[in-house]
Amino acid sequence: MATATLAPTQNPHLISWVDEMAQMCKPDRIYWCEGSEEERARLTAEAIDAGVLLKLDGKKRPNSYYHRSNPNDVARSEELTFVCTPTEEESGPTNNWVEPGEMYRRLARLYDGAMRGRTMYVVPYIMGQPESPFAKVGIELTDSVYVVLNIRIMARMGKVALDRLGASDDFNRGLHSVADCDPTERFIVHFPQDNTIWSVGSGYGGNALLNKKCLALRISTYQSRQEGWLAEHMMLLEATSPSGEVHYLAGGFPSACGKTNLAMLIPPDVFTGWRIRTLGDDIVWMRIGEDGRLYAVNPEAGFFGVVPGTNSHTNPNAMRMLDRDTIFTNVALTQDGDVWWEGKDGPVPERLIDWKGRPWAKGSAEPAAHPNSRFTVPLSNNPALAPAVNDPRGVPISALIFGGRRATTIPLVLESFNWAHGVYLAGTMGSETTAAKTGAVGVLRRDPMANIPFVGYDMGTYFGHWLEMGARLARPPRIFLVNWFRKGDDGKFVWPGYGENMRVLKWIFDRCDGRAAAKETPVGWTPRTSDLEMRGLPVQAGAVEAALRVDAAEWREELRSHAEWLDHLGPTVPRSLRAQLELLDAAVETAAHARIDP
Ligand code: SAT
Ligand code: MN
Repeated sequence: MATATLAPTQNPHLISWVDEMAQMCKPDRIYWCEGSEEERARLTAEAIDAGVLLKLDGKKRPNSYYHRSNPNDVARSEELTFVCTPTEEESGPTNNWVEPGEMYRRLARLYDGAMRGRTMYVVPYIMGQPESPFAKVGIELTDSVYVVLNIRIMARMGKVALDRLGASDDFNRGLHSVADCDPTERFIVHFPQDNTIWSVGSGYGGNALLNKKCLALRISTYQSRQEGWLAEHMMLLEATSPSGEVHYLAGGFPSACGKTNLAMLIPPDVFTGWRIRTLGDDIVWMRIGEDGRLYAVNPEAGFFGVVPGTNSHTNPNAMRMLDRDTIFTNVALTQDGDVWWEGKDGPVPERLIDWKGRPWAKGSAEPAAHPNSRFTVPLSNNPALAPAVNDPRGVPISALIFGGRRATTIPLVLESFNWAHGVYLAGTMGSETTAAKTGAVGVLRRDPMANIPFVGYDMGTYFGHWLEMGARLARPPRIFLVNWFRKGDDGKFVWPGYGENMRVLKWIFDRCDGRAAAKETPVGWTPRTSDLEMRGLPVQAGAVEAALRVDAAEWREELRSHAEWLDHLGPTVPRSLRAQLELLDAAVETAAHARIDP
């Protein structure tokens, strides 16, 4: 029998489930987390003793720690991620599926005794504000103290969650064991009907912090369809104009495509009086308000962001928030007890310890920090956090934007003709893959709403849900596609990105207010260069024209690929989206035959 701290709850459903899981995993100890600062300090000290964390220099980076993951475990493993609904059709063609009973049996064999000699931490947490109607309670059982310390930053953790739960049975049951960290015995499995997640064999990010992608997206997408709301892979920002008008904008981008940088954007000088403040950088939950608008919250309490490339040009706010209270994972260590990564400000150090713990010398062919190395830091560290982040009702959304990495075809910004057309553009969005998931980098894949790894049910049905949400909205947000990553013939990015993206956001807000002009193309509305703020832009107007171009030949190819994609998704794709394809196809053909620049 495991020794256990006294359960700080009498919830019979919770106590009996913890008991059942402990009988299977056989930990030596069970520890109930209460979430205090004293507990954080104590568990951190234990993690340091165990070699799981290393304390960084207290003067250079107060209260900050360093962790190296197993080199075989550095990114989400989508090929090992399953959505086990009772039928395969419910899970759909974009998820891995095994019959739930069979999967529970398979995993039970891996969990059997997996926590022997270890502590099972019981981690109660809330996604969302404790008083918010959006909030959800989850309990993660884990044998990783690193996971506990990360969840304490990423969610409201401990007693607060047990208080909210009370005697209810309505909580997500998450079971996590790093076990032997063996990639051949690694599974991240969702049972949406049971509100249950079982993850084994990984200690990394979205595979192991079950509150994040597993609950707040995969399980929540499933629940949100039944309950009439949306769970999305989006950043969330507030923009205030010089005259004090406020817009909220949510943006879906695949992992490692700049959501964090966009959410923390600092406008260029010409935008005097404008202010961007952050609400979130990864997950957004949205519900329809009584006024018929779409209201959004960030259910997380921290940022788990990509480190490489972060510097005082790309993201000054992030640089400031990483000054303290941060857990760094898989970056490089300097000789004086600080961290380093590719793209950091200043000269490259002569010598480092790389993310695998090996000596590294300047000029080495291999990166010192892993391309998917991460920071974990509380929201409150962000110097430009929007106060509305604490509003339990959420914020009303003016515009939704979607964007991937596309070297060709997709213009810098494209406004949809209407909601259904916007759902089509988002649903057929493509992006070149990044290091945030295991597998090849730079391969174009379709990533609807940037949510393909995270929709816990059939994709065509998800599109139908989006269409129904639009029909229920009295004042739907406008939907835009953006592409910061278009390249010229020389292979270089044509648009400077980062802070300059403010120029695109400003046009978007002006469109929402009926103030900006646009040009109609066969595939949507784009600005002309004269519709954008061009003063002070560090590139020529010709480059902006290239970034904005809608090319009929490129779009012919694109639409052909969309048709294959919709066929792949199968018969649940709503008829109205297929009709959108027909319309676009006809419009692009006309433009191509007219042989004029559309
Ligand atoms: O590993 S996470 O899923 O948390 C980060 C990401 O890939 O977006
Ligand atoms: Mn993400």
